[in-house]
Amino acid sequence: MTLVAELSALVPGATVLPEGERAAPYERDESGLGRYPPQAVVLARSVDDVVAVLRYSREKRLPVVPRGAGTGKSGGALAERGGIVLSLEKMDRIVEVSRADMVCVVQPGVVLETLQKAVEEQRLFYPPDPNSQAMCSIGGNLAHNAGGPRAVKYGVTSNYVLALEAVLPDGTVVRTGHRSWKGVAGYDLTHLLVGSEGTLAVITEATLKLIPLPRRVETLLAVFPDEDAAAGAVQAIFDAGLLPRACELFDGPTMRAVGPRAPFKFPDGVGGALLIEHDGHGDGVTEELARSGELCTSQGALEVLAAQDEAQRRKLWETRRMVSVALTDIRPFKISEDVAVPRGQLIEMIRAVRRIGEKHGFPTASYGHAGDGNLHVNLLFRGADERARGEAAIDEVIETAIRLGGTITGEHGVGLAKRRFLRKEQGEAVVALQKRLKRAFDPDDLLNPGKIFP
Ligand code: 2HG
Ligand code: ZN
Repeated sequence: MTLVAELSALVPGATVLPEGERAAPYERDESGLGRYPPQAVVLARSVDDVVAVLRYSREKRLPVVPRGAGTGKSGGALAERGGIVLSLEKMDRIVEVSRADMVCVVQPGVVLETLQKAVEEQRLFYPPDPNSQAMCSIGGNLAHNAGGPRAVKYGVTSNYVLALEAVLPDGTVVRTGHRSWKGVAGYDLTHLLVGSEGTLAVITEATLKLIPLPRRVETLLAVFPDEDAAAGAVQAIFDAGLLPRACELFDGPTMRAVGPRAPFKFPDGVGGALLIEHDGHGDGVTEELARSGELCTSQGALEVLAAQDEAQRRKLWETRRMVSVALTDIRPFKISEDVAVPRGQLIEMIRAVRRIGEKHGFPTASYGHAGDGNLHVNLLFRGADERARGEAAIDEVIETAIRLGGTITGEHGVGLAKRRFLRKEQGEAVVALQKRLKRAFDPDDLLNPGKIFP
C-alpha cells in the first residue's frame, strides 16, 4: 500500500492529501524560506487522529511536522526532511468560554480573531495578537509563544496558558496544568510545551486565561523628524511611569514603503512615527494618552494625532498591520529579523542597524514593538544573489542584539531561520540541556526534526 492509502485507512475521519497540487499550500509558510514538499498531508479532526499519525510515524520512522495556519515567520512548519505534515486546522472548536472561571477551552485550529470575538461578546479579553489575528491559529500561537503589539502591557501567549492536552511522540495523551488560575505542582510542563515549536508534543487542546475586557481604548500617532527621536520618546513615556498597551515604532523607510497602500496617510517630510495606545476602565485612559502625546511633543514630535473614533483607530492599525507585506512588495528578497533588546538599548540597536546597512550597502527598514524592545529589522534586497551577500550583515545584526543583552528572536521563534544563531545566544551547555529534553520526549527525533537546534 502507498503511504497515502495507509494513512487514509488509519485515520478514516481525517483528510489525507498526497504530494501534489492539493498539498502545495502545505509546502510553504510566511518565512520566505522556500518550498519543502511533504510526502503526505493529514488534516486531523480528532485527538485520536493525532495519536494514530504519531504512532504510525514511529513505526515507519517517518518525520511528522505539526502545522497550524502556516503563517509562521521562522519555518517552524516546513517539512524540511519530508514525511507527514499534520495539520490541526480542522480541529477548530471553541469548546467553552466560562465567565465564572474566566477561562476558555479551545482546539488548536481556532483562528485567533474568532476566539477574540467570542470572548469579547462576554466582555472578556484574550490579549495576545501577533498582528495576524485574521489568519493565524491558536495552535501556532502556542507553538511559537506569539507576542505582538499588546505584549508590552499584557505579556505573551504563555502568560495566558493554564493547561494543555497534548500528544507525545509515542502517542501518549497527556494533560498538563490546571483550570485554576494558580497551581505550582511539579515541573511546569505546560510552559515547556508552549514555545517548543512542535518539537516535543502535538497540542490538541488549550485552557486559556481570560481577563476583563478594557472598557476604554484610545490611540494616537505621533510623527517625528527621524526614528531616533521616536525611540527617544519611547524612553520618555516609560520613564514617566506610563504603560501603554501598545507602543509601535515606524522608521522612515518603513513609512515610505507602507505609504502608497496604507489607509492612513503620513504627513510629508516625516522620518519616524509612534503608534501609541492606552486602555483601561475610566477617564484615566484619556489622561494617559494625553500625557504620552505631550511627552512625544517634548521629544521633538512634529505632530500628534489622536484617533477621534473607532474608524480612525482602525485605519492606524490597518496601516501598521500592512507593513510586513508592504516591505515584501517593494523588496521581495528582504530578510526580516525579529531581535529584541532591553528597552534602554533600543536607540543603540536602531543606530547599529543603520550602520550595518550602510557598511554592507543595503537599505534597511526597522519597525515594530518598540515598547518591549522587539524590533523587526529588515534588510532589503532586489534579488536572490544580493540576499546571499546579506547573510554577513544579518550576522552583525544578531551579534549586536546579543551584545546589548537581547535575543535572536523576540516572538517569531527559531524554526529553521535562526537555528544557526541559537548557540551564540545561549551557549553550549544550555543548548545541550535542551537537546536532552528533546530526546526525553522524542528519542527517535521524528517530531518536527531539525527545528530550533543548530
Ligand atoms: C509584525 O509585527 C509581525 O508585523 C511580522 O511580527 C513581522 O514580517 C515581519 O517581520
Ligand atoms: Zn511583530
